[in-house]
Amino acid sequence: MGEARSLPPGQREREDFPRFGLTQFADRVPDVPESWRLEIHGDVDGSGTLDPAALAGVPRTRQVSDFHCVTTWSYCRLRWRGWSFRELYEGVIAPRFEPHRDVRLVVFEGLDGYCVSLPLRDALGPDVLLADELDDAALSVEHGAPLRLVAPRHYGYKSAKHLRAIGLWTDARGYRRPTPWLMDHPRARVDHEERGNLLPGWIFRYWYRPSIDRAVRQSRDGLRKAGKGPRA
Ligand SMILES: Nc1nc2c(c(=O)[nH]1)N[C@H]1C(S)=C(S)[C@@H](COP(=O)(O)O)O[C@H]1N2
Ligand SMILES: [Mo]
Repeated sequence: MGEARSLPPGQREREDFPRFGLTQFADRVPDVPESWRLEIHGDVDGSGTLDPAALAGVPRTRQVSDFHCVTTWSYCRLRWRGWSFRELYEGVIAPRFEPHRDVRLVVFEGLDGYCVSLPLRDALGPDVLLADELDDAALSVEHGAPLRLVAPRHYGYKSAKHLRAIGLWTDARGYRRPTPWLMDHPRARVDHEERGNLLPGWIFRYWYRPSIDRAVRQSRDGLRKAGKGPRA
C-alpha cells in the first residue's frame, strides 16, 4: 500500500480510472474529429469558433491533479496537458468574442449532448484546464477526446468531455442541466462537499455509492457497443 493520502470528505480512492457518466450518456460515444473546434456563443458580441491554431499564443501547460466523482470515487495523480482556461479566456476568448461585462455563467457543451455549467469565477480558477492529453498520450475517447474540461476542485460532473461549444451567459437561460436540479449544484466544490442542492452533501454519499458499479459497467459496455475500446 502507498502512503496514506487525505482525500476530500466522503471520497474513496479507486485503483482504476473508468469511463464514467450518467446512464443516459453511456451509449453516446461521439465520433472523435481529427482536430477539435469550439464554438463560442451566448452573450458575446463576436461569434465563431476556436481551433488549435487560434491558441498558438497561449502557452501549453501540464498539471497533475486528482479527480473526484460526486458518486464518491476518486482517482489520484492524473497527468493532464492542455491550456489554462483562464489564460485562454483572457488571451483569446475575451478579446476575440467580447463577452458582455456581466457574463457570470459558463456552459460547457459536449458532442454527446452533455451540458454543464460553472460560475465564470470558478472556471477562471487556477487549475481549470482544457485538456487534450492525459498521461503523455492524446486524450482517448473514453476520457473525453478531442478536448475536455478539467476542474479538479469541482466534482467530476463539471469536467465536461468531448467539448464542442462554450456558452458565456449573463444568466441561466442558455443552460439545460444534465440532471434534475437536486443533483446539479451550481459550484459542486469538492472540499465543501457540495454534492447537490437542498440536502447536506454527505447524505448524497449513501444514495450515490450503490450506483457506482453499475454506472462503470454501463459506461464500459457503451464503449464496446460503439466499437471504441476500452484501451487494453
Ligand atoms: N460529455 C460528457 N462529459 C462528462 C460526462 C458525460 O457523460 N458526458 N460525465 C461526467 C461525469 S459524471 C464524470 S464523473 C466524468 C467522468 O470522466 P471520465 O469518463 O474521464 O472518467 O465526466 C463528466 N463529464
Ligand atoms: Mo461523476
